[in-house]
Amino acid sequence: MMNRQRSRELFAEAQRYLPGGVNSPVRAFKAVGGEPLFIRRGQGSRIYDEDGNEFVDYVCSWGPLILGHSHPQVMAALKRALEHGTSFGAPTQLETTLAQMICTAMPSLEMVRFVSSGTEATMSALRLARAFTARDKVVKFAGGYHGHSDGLLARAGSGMTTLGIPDCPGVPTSYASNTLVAPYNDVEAVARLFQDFGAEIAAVIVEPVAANMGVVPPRPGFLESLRDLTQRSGALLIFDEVITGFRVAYGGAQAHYGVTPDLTCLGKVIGGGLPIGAYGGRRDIMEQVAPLGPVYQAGTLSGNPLAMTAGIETLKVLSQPGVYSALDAKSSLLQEAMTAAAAQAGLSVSIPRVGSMLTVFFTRGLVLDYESARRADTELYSRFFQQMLMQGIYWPPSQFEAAFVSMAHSDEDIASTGAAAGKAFASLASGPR
Ligand code: HOZ
Repeated sequence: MMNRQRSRELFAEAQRYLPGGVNSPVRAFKAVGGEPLFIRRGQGSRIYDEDGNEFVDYVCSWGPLILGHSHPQVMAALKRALEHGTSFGAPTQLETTLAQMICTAMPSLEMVRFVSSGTEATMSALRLARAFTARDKVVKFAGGYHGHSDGLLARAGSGMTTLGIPDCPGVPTSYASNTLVAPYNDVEAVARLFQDFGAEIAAVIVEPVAANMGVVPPRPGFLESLRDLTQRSGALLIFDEVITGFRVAYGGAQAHYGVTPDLTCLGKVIGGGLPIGAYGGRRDIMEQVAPLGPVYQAGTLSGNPLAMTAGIETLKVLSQPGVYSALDAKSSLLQEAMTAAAAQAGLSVSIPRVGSMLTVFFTRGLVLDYESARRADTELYSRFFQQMLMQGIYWPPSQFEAAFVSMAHSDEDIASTGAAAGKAFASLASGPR
């Protein structure tokens, strides 16, 4: 039996000072039961909690750690950068270097603005889209999550779905009324919105691979149709690539699917584990951002030198040949092992995967959108999560988040995770259904 005493004590203490004992809701394990583990350190594919337990980590800080924990090249560069100070609130060469790397990897970005989180990136991109088009309405998708800014919490995935919060109190009705929501993967629904509101729609914002209702890939033609509909009505297409950017391919989902958005939001991987966000796109649009243009947006820690450094080193490693095919091969092995193990246990499971992100849904049907994702058996998922944790596998503590495979996951990690999933599935199959 795993000793979790120290984590328990720390959680009790944390709850006195932090709402729910955490600084982001999904960390509290509310959806899967039990109490969160307090993590002391991470190395490679592993994290270690305050009781000294070791776990193979598939959360990877919710996506940024595509190279694994404490990657030597990233850590060495950070140590060097630290010697020079932590923040200047003035330009550094590092910002241009990372911007150049991003714009080269994703040619749809001719200019980029760094911020400190994905939430800031999406809310700033929307402000820019509204200013550029002189229109107010925005189309998003049910189960899509674009951070927690007011207008984007309508039918949002991620923590909102995990905690079963349908609408967030505190969001003015007037904000939400400018957000139009369509089912993911439903081109006809989007076309109808354009028929009814076309002249008022500033932008469509979409996760090109939905990853906050679990991983739900776009159906063939979906992204292309969004491109077409927006182009015809003078609206902008915004890809929220906070999760998929530099994750599903070096050039992101836009390279993977060959669809070019007007604006792109980034975060996570581009900061190599430090707080970061970015938005960028066509030069004529980005030139509207202050100080060049009138669209105001600012941040004390934007372009922070430590975040830039971790991002630059991470992208340097990722740009080497073979990285994404290796990630894909490992992730595919994991998907296959888990699918086979579920079948052997007689469980109906669907495991959608794009590159190194995947989700285990306990469901008979295909998962194509928010409704089908929510039909999955979350009770079984919770038990699966607990079974995996007991075997030393740290799987996402929510049905509606992606699991991430990193470069640090070894073949042995993948094999032992497949075997652990086999035991978990067998135990679920023999328990109450
Ligand atoms: N919603 C984030 C991305 N899916 C997970 C991180 C968090 O909410 O703390």
